[in-house]
Amino acid sequence: MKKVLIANRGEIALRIMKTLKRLNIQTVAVYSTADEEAPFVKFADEAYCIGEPAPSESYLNIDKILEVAKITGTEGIHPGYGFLSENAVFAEAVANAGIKFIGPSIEAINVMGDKIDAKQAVKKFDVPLVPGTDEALTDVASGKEIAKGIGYPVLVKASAGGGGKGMRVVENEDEFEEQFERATSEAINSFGNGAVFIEKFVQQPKHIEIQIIADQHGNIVHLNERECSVQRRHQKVIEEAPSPVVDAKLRAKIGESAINVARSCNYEGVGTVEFLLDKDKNFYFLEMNTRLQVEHPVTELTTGLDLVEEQIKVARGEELSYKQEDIKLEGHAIEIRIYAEDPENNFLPDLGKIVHYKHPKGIGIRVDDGYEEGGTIPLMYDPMISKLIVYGKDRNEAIEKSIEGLNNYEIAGFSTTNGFCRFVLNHEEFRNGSFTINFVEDHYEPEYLKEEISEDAATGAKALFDHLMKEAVETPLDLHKSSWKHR
Ligand code: MV4
Repeated sequence: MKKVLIANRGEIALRIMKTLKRLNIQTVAVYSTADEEAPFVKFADEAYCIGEPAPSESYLNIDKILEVAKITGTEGIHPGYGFLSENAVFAEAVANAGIKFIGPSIEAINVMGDKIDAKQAVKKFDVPLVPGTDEALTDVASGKEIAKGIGYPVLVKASAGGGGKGMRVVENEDEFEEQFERATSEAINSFGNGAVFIEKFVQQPKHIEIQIIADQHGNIVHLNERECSVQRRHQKVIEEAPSPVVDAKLRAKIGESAINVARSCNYEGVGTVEFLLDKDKNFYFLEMNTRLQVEHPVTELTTGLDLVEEQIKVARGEELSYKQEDIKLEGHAIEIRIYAEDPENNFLPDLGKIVHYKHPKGIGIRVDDGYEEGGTIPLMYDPMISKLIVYGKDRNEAIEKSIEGLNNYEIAGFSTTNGFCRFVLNHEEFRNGSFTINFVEDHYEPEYLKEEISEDAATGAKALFDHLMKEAVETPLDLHKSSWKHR
């Protein structure tokens, strides 16, 4: 594979290209008119504008992307995350164009994209499931029967769902009909598929996911877990590896289940198997994400593997060069997602020109970002502007480094979630590891952040002042130089 097209934008497009460049693979970027000045466009060996900012016109435009792939002689397409990454129609179109889709088979994408199909596929492989149904509910009466058997509270979940859409808690039988109708209509509206199923509602769980990798020859290994419980409204904020509550024995058990999930759909490439972990450390399969995830760097820092490099090797047909017992787990890594959002204003996206932007640097600090000072954050896309990934010898060191890293961002022009993240990192429940997926709604109040936010604003304002002063001193000299040269 000598040339790869990246069907994505921002930090992940840049991150993928960096590995490709190191592997001496030519990179092709496709971009929208909103991203003309973006770092990933400049970094690519070749770059082609494929349309207007609206994703449907550009990053979701299969025909345009394949047109560029064909004229450039692209041999592989990396879809990144989001956009077309879990779109089986795209994977099929790529294959039909004679190009390798860097990801799993069309069948695996389809099976894992439908929660009922996924449950049916994995149940023959001895994977623990939340008590519930693995068939679509047909009517309210039989639904109530099933719910009674499971015991309230239950969850009604859309089979096509994701990100909490089409998911409803039902506390008792009186609520059943209403919540069933709501979940169904939300599922029809969002996914065009009204199929819903029932599960026992697992209360105060942790969200634990296992990274797996599979080659084309039936070898599958897991690369340990990531703890992703700190999220708000289904948007992850802080992720880490390993989980503070998973020991080697539990890791081996969940890992084996994750491998079985991958086996159930003849998986190829990197993928993530999501589990709920309850108070008694029982774990249950939730779903599988058939893509490289945003939070993959914490696995990279603790295993020493480059997951994009591993994807390329698998896509080329190479066998995994390691066995399960060769996978290491060293130190502790934390990823903080930095969003251009205003925590004082209900986390509404806060977009615009990046007047001043400097990120922390140093040993054990990695920043994956896709913007630079002077750029603009387009309105159309994800407001995540930067990922701070830190590595420490243990969890405490990683937490301290995370706080220091957050303090060393200099940002002016928009507000960020940095103060909110410091609040989490300093919280007793985060420190002792007992936090669950309910952490933010249980513990966070916007007024906690007043001080944090004014500190960030002061850092940004000071940095901006220094920046403008420096510019004021340098600009006349530059003008003078250029006029001397040209006249
Ligand atoms: C659950 C659950 C509790 N019990 N299933 C949320 C999105 C979808 N991926 C599955 N989700 C959940 N399924 C049962 N039986 C709680 C959630 C859930 C959740 C899961 C992972 C991470 C964050 C979450 C936030 C709210 C609810």
